[in-house]
Amino acid sequence: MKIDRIDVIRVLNPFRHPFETSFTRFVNRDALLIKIYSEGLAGWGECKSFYGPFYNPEDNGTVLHVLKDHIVPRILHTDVESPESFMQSVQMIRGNRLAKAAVENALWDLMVQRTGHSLKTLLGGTQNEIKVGVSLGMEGDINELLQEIDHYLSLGYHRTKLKIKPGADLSVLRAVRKEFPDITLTVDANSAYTLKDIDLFRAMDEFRLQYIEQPLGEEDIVDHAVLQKEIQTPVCLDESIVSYEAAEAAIRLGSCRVINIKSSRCGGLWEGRRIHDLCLKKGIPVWCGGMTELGIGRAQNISFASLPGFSGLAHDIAAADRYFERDITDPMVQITPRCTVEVPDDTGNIVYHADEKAIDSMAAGHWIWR
Ligand code: OSB
Ligand code: MG
Repeated sequence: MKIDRIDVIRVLNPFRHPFETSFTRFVNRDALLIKIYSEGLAGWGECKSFYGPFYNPEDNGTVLHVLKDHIVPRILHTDVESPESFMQSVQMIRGNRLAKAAVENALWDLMVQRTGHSLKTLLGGTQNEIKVGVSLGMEGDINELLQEIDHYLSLGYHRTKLKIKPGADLSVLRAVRKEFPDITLTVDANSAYTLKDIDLFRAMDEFRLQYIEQPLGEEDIVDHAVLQKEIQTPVCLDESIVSYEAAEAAIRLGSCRVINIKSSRCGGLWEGRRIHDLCLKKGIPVWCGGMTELGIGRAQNISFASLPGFSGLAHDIAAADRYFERDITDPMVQITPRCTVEVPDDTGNIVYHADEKAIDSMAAGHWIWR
């Protein structure tokens, strides 16, 4: 694929309701889109970084810098054979996986258009539809949170995930379990705790959580192993799983019993699939995580989650209108009456086109390299 031109477009899309985590409160999805022109086609990718380096070390500023100064000069006007060969060609750039993944995802989109096959087919997906769960931001008022839970249960969401942080953990769980004793419930701490809080996690066992997501720091793979041995509830790692090697270490050490795979956090779909295959082989349940994506990233997550290992747990792939009034794909991602999302396949059952009018209306910056 000859790379003729690369555009990066910054878009700002307001959340219908602010999304609060242990690390920040999001008001807008401030995202970078990448459009790669090749031989008369244009492939789209969505970068999953945020406005600040709070979830992981990258943010929109570092991504823009790495794209502009290090990735674009390496690939513009060259012939890139595949997403895999692209990843090899940027191996000298350490880390910066969200930046690499954005380009990698656009290359997959070009492959889809060149071959006429769906991303599901190219990746080796096997599922026609996948089960979805909802991730709820923190609310100052517990009654508001209880109402939200009720709302998403009424829509059929298969799992409810609550964000927690020190001071808003056991009390929240107590209130939620009192109201909803039997729902499939998980919590996500986004690295807000340390091993000193081990008694708090012991106390969580009584709430019968499906798993506790990323209680400790990104680099605390050993501490997570200590924690996992001391509690009954499965630990699920998110931030810590930055690569195949990290996943292998976590599995070997017993740091978790579940893994949330976000392919972008690991450098793209190619690396994400390797981690999926490893977990399938090792019997580690996996699910596809989310980063409050806009439609381009959301649609690619759906195809990724059609891989065979993603058949058990519910995914953080909600309907687009769970977050946004308007999205950047036509159609917007929707859920079925069974609260699943259908996977686009080679029959053309669903095609998520980039909605360039919507993108223009949200644009807050545009960079072009040609
Ligand atoms: O840790 O899974 C996370 C959102 C932003 C950053 C990190 C996370 C999240 C979510 C939302 O939990 C998942 C989604 O619905 O996209
Ligand atoms: Mg998480």
